[in-house]
Amino acid sequence: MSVQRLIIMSNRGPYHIHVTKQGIKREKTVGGLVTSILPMVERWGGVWISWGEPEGRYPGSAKPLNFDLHYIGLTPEELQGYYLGLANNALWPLCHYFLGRVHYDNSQWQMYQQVNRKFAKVALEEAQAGDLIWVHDYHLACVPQYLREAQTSNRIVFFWHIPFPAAELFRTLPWRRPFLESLLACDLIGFHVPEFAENFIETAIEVLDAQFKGSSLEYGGRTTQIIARPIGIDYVGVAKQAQSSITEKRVRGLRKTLNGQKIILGVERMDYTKGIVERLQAMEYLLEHHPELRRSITLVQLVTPSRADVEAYRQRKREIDEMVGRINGRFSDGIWVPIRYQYRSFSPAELVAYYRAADIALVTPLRDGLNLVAKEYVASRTQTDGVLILSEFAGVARQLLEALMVNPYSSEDMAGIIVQALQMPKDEQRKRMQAMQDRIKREDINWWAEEFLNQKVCLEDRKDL
Ligand code: GDG
Repeated sequence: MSVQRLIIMSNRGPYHIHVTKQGIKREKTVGGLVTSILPMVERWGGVWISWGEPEGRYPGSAKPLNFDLHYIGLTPEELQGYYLGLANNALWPLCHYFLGRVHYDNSQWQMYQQVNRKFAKVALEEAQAGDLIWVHDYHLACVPQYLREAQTSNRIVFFWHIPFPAAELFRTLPWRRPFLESLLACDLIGFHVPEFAENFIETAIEVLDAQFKGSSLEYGGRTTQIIARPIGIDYVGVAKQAQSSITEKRVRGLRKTLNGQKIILGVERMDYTKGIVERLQAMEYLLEHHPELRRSITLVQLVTPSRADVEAYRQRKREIDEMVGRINGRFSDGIWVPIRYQYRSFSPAELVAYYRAADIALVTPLRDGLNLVAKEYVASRTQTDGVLILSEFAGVARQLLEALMVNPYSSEDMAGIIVQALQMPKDEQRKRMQAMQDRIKREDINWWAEEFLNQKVCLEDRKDL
């Protein structure tokens, strides 16, 4: 049986590498992309190409890992233009509908292309005949074009992890043509939900005059299949962790600390798209309009540091720090504190304990490609109780229909839904939770990977399936 490998390409790799006297140490990085792709590449094997230090190749056999790591070094100018500039200050806000935060700068676009060329060059060095090159996310949109220019015969798949906005918005990107042309150099492009795929198709038709036939776009003599599949989690892994005795012990500790109050949980990277400020406003509204709930609920808000070198993110953090202080100052009574806020990194085991301890999870992004936290919360509910409150603007809302949906821009709406969640009978909680668990378990990360790898365009070169 011929073994065909995956060449995964993403901005960040799955590990930070530390070279110590005792050898190389790996530390897992945080974020949705890595969480979801890691179990997949561990299973299929191959090479993961990303930006990272120290630059170089790290064979998996030496670790041991089932795949190799290849880190690309970037100069400070490249990092500034490509990552902090074009990716974080233009594409991220654009795709999340924050047009007011978008900053277009031609020199950043030049750097973006330069870095994408570096990535393509490494992929060409790594790829063997029959390997599937799988490019991830908006940082690397120009890579497919450069691979085709080098006449690669490898299949190229792209997965877009964030929302793809309406054509009307995307058309504001000054470099929309080369950007879209490159994406259409792929054999297959995947999005989480149909709405994003439809937006992409419409944009390609409007900007490039591409033709849409069946489930594919035709442009420049190429055919690119477009599919929508929401990424899955390692359901069994999360559920197992949730059932462990160490988690049990942690959950008891958390409940004890909170004196039997109902725990409402928020978990996210520090990011303005995640709706943390809006959630705090809703909490303040709730405590003001429902004084009977004071002392009986606590919002546990965990925030993981992210992109702290971007000013917009530093500013958001200051705003959140200030709001938490103000709300706690206003409502605390010496024993009870309405918001328990932690700003740091958490281990996956710690997160699962919080998920298990929480009576309610508030997943209320203003806009989100999918949102894995929602799925992790559901997978951790070993007693099948608990209530998930979900923003209607998260991709995952299209999949987890039994959650309580909310408009995160409305404090009144959020407060009302929290009250509804607090009053929901256990029977109803279980019915909803069970339905969501069944779906997430079925549509886990292996399902998702196979949905891609079993597409005809991927199978043609694969000899091992
Ligand atoms: C992008 C898209 C899409 C969080 N803090 C810590 C930590 N996490 C983990 C969570 C979860 C992941 O990071 C976050 O995933 P999300 O999906 O919620 O969000 P993004 O990072 O914005 O991900 C998103 C995703 O890509 C996948 O396509 O769903 O829409 O924006 O798994 O558990 N993990 C650890 N420590 C932390 O402190 N270990």
